[in-house]
Amino acid sequence: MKKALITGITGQDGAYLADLLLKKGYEVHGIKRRSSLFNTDRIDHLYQDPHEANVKFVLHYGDLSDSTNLIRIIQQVQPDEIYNLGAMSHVQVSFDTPEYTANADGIGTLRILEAVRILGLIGKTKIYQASTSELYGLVQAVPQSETTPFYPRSPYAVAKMYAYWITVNYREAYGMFACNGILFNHESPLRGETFVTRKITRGTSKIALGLQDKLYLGNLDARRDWGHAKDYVEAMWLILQQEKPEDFVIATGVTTTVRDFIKMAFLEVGITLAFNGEGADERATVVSCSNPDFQVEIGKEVVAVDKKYFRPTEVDLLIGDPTKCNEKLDWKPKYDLAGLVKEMMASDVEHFQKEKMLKEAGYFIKNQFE
Ligand code: NDP
Ligand code: GDR
Repeated sequence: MKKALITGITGQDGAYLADLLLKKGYEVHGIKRRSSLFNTDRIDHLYQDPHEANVKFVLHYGDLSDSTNLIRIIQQVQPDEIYNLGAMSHVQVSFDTPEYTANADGIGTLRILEAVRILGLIGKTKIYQASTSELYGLVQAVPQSETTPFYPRSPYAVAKMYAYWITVNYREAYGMFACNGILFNHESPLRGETFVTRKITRGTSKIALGLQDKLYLGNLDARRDWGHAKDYVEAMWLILQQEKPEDFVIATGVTTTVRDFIKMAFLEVGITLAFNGEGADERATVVSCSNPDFQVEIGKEVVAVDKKYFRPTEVDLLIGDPTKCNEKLDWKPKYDLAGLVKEMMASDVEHFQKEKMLKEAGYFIKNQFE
């Protein structure tokens, strides 16, 4: 039985990947951070009581900023595969916490590579590094492929650029099986609530149910190549099953504006929108409402731009070239954007319908200090 170690197991991708590897018969170990509140919501369904026999899912406390603990965990687990998914992954937040981002996302990767080297596991342990389309940053060429030059545009992307190259360097210098997956944006119902797609599907659901008036967003012109996280974790696994360690772009090859994503989300609840104005003055109002379950006043302004969500340096256009992953990994996404939006909307509408029922029945969180 193969053993995998996943950093960032409590995140969106970590949860889908753990599920996938358990189904493939792996023993899965994950590193979770200590936090003052539980942070394992996304993987609670996978939890196994450590007192039982044949436990296949084990969590270890740890942090990418602490070499000693990484060395100890890797020594104890002796993994066949490490998936380094842990990171401060929010581009805008990286402008507020640049040093921490460099430490966790950049040096954190070095710590994993060094731990494997120091422990003499180079011949045994394969490493997947969660690289990103943010490396392309300021557009140099489209579509972006494995050979497109990088031009990172945020502290997050610069930290990930270090992680990308140190992974390549350890492969070339020490013969490590270490690979970068240059993944374009991928989303799901488990996506963190402050990334734009989930912010839109949550906000749209709440507006449709009368729980919120308006959704404030930043740059609506940005274009992203959005896929489904469930498809993308499959690609991560395939990258480590190749004979030779190589880097791969993983993308759909289709790009969409944030504005069009908003339109698609509202259409899922039967609402059509009209957009007026430009830049920071752009607004969207309701034109029609065809679903009797979601009635919002015609003409109501439901989306507005707030400049505070503009980034100091933006990445305007991402569109990946999936030729290499299609051909070498035989990987193609099962979801298209319409299917992704449908699934995210269905999940958030259901969640907020329950919240609304609880509120109406008087069961809602009281201020515990009153
Ligand atoms: P999430 O933000 O959902 O998850 C990040 C994970 O990293 C969480 O488990 C988080 O823990 C953990 N983490 C954060 N800081 C540390 C630290 N210092 N030590 C250990 N763990 C830490 O990200 P995703 O699942 O979306 O992304 C997974 C990886 O892929 C990330 O590296 C991201 O940068 C990269 N990536 C993501 C893409 C996407 O579109 N989703 C595209 C390309 C790359 P906690 O739960 O406690 O916060
Ligand atoms: P991104 O994802 O920066 O591409 O990084 P995000 O969803 O945060 O932004 C996508 C685009 O939408 C624009 N935008 C907004 N973004 C957020 N978060 N909130 C808003 O209100 C908003 N309004 C407009 C942004 O300006 C941007 O252009 C994600 C992360 O998962 C990274 O970890 C990963 O490496 C890349 O995808 C690939």
